Amino acid sequence: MARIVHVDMDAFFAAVEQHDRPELRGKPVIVGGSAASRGVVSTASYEARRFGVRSAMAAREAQRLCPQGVFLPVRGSRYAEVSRQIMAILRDEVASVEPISVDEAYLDPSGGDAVAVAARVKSRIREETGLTASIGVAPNKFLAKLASDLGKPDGFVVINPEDVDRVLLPLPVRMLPGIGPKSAGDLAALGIHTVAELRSADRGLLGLHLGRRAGELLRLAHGEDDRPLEIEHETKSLAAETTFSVDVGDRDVLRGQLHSFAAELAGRMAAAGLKARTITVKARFRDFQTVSRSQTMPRPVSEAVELAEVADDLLSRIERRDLMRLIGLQVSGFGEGPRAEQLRFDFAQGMGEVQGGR
Ligand code: TTP
Ligand code: MG
Repeated sequence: MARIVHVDMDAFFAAVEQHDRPELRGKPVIVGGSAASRGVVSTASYEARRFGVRSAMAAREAQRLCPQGVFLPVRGSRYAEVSRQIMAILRDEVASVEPISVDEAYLDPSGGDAVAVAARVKSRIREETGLTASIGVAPNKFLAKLASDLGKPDGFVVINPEDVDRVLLPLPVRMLPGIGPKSAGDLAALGIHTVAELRSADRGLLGLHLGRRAGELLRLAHGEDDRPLEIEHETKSLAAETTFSVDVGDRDVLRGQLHSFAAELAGRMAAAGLKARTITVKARFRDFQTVSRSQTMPRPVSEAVELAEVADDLLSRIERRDLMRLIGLQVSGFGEGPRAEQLRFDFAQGMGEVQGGR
């Protein structure tokens, strides 16, 4: 049974630009690194890929291959916003979602009709964001990702167990995860170019050249992959902290730092729709003694000014007046609210997000 769904947006950053600026549709759009700069390409629209432009290529090289390309800067926060919208659709359709990157996730409709779920997800993404996703449905993660790749762009590919050999055997080995140009070269030197050739290769020879990876590779060559989805638990707390380059004792400086953490955490809570009941200030002195003071509020708070006020109070409850090497602010005790792995896609994200254990 095909039961895992893989979703991957097509030319994601470039597609968002073409969506937001319709005059760019149908044009070769290259995001990242102006042609004049030494930057690298983040991604290119499929129109630009026809000229050979690829992710991670030097912008100068892209300019040479595609002089008529429209070069655009990366607008991270806009892509993060669209990413959150997409992940919200996925979570609305299935309980088990494993986000892999800003534009990619695995879904496990556990028991539900995976193909029907996949079709619904694809059309909702199209309707609600105006963008195209490529979707793969297959018995496991490896094959589902392969299926979405094979259909790109705007693809919808289902690999059923009886299709696995037909799909896999003719593929070049470099389409297997973990086979980079170097391993592909090593295998080519052994006369192994396709998955079929890999399967029938001499085991001893493979072991000699690939070491412990040989077994894993052979399992993939047979379409076997038993990795479960890694589902994150709800966020239990969020924190921001800093280690000073020069130890600090001045309480005004420490308060100022806590106020900026309060603003940062308020922003992150707003993005995730969270309110906190408990606020904690942590301090580490130069001799590494670490102390914390907590306050649990009668009602949940989310505003920066409220957090800052409580943080001031907590700081004043730390009696030891020596120089500190670290100060931090943490919020916890969240009620019901959207799961905050969304925050992972906030490109401007600060530090110190503390997640519940896996
Ligand atoms: P990908 O999903 O790898 O690429 P893509 O969505 O642009 O194109 P497609 O999936 O249709 O092949 O990456 C998602 C985004 O991540 C991409 O739009 C830009 C960013 N990215 C980089 O910034 N640098 C990179 O090297 C890669 C691979 C991606
Ligand atoms: Mg993509």
